[in-house]
Amino acid sequence: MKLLVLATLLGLSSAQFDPHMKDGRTSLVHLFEWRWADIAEECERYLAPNGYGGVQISPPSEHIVLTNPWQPWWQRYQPISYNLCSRSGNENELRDMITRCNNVGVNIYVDAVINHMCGAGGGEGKHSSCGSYFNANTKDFPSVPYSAWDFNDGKCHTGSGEIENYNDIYQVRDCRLVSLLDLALEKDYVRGKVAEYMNTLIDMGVAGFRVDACKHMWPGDLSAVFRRLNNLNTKWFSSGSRPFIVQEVIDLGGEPITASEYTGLGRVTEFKYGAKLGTVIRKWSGEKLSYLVNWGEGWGMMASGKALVFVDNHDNQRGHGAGGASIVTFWDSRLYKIAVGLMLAHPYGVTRVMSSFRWDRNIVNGQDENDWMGPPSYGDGTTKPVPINPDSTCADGWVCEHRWRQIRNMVIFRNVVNGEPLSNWWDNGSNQVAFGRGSREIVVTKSSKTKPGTYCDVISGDKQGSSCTGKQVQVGGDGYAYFNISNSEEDPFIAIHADSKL
Ligand code: QV4
Ligand code: CA
Repeated sequence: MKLLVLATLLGLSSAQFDPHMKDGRTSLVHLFEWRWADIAEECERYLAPNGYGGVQISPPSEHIVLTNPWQPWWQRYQPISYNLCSRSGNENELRDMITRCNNVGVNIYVDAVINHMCGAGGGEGKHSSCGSYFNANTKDFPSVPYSAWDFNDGKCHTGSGEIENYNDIYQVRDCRLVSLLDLALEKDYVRGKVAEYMNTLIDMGVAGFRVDACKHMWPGDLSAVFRRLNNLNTKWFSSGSRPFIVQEVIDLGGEPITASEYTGLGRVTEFKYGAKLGTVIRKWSGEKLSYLVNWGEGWGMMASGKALVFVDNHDNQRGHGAGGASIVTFWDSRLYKIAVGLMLAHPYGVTRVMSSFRWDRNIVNGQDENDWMGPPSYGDGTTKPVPINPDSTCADGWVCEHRWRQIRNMVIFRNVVNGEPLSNWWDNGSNQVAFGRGSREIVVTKSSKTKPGTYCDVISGDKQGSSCTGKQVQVGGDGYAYFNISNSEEDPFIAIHADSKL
């Protein structure tokens, strides 16, 4: 009897680690600042046909609208209420997107900002994305409603009311992060409002959440909120499915708050992954690709089953948050393809692909003066749609890394090898490595072992019918393939898999 109960509990508690992706899909893409209408289209015309399992969307909640600087991307991290109209669209558009993406098997994960409301300097009666009134001076947000009682200021003991020292865990949780009005999540009322917001989205059909700023919330408070969440909508998910949870905790070591305090509640963003991979790909500090032989836990990262991994995110691609200079982004496209290719080939973690917009980067003394710039938009601040060029790239400043052939084909690769362990590691002790997944497929920069035959390299081209638009790779009867990749090639790696056999 006792054993049975234990088994049930285990079944329930592990579910929030599962992204509930359909048809053996394995990766999500962050369509940063995309409009709901464009995401709906993208699910149908591109993500579903190319094996993407889900989309992380920008925060859908009502947010402050700022004019100085002009409509920065980060205004969406300053909620005014949980009404569902934002720079990406209104509630009807949100609902339409969730329905259409779910109908083609692409999940939606919501970026939930629940640690705080807008900045203390947000003023009174200023603009908000649904037009709701608020007063940051008196901490009055009538559209939730929250009043001064629902904020933490009484609990914060720093002179400024701000987090001043990340070595003090009480400050980090109970004081203001960059002046953002900090919610008192130990209050039943506040927990209830947050859970109500998240449950509205769950009932609309989302598959889970990226929860913002978790380092700044007590694990016990988060646990209380997560326990109140509904199961996923049975129109699209099997009954009893718990929402997927990714907690944003930046743990690069050196602080008293660690990711491990949160891994019991759901997955956690593994920030060491992109920071260290960037160092390796850039060959900084004497790092070499061959050192990746024990990549993952062997490099001091959390257990694979707890991790959400990414090469860069919307913060560290522009110097916000943490990760440092080693982070590789689309601005370094050649290195970026290698980094994302390696991430998608390697079995560690649930993988998130970044999809960005271009901005007028202007680095002065190591700082980007334009790190605030919002998505491509019209003069009034309305976000522009994402036009697709005839060659399937995106126009108007949308980078669409997820549509780059090398990245898209490695998303498919990851699906093909899903569940297979890393195998047949080879390296030359320096910057040439090759490895397989199970007995089947390989990613290489030099030579490796797989089943005999002729394969299409999915990095330099695509398999189309029975022909290949890129390099062909011969695997001999001994299971070995020999080929040359020049260091000066735009894409100095190849990947072949069962479905790329000619
Ligand atoms: C500024 C000063 C304050 C001052 C205040 C006075 O910095 O010291 O008290 O003015 O009014 C913006 C501005 C910031 C400003 C603040 C409040 O950049 O200068 O404060 O607004 O007006 C994003 C941006 C932030 C932005 C925030 C809110 O990155 O720059 O702040 O949105 O609009 C830590 C955390 C981690 C966090 C990371 C960035 O542990 O959780 O920093 N990452 C997440 C999101 C991130 C978001 C937030 C958290 C906050 O990924 O995008 O911050 O929701 O590492
Ligand atoms: Ca807090």
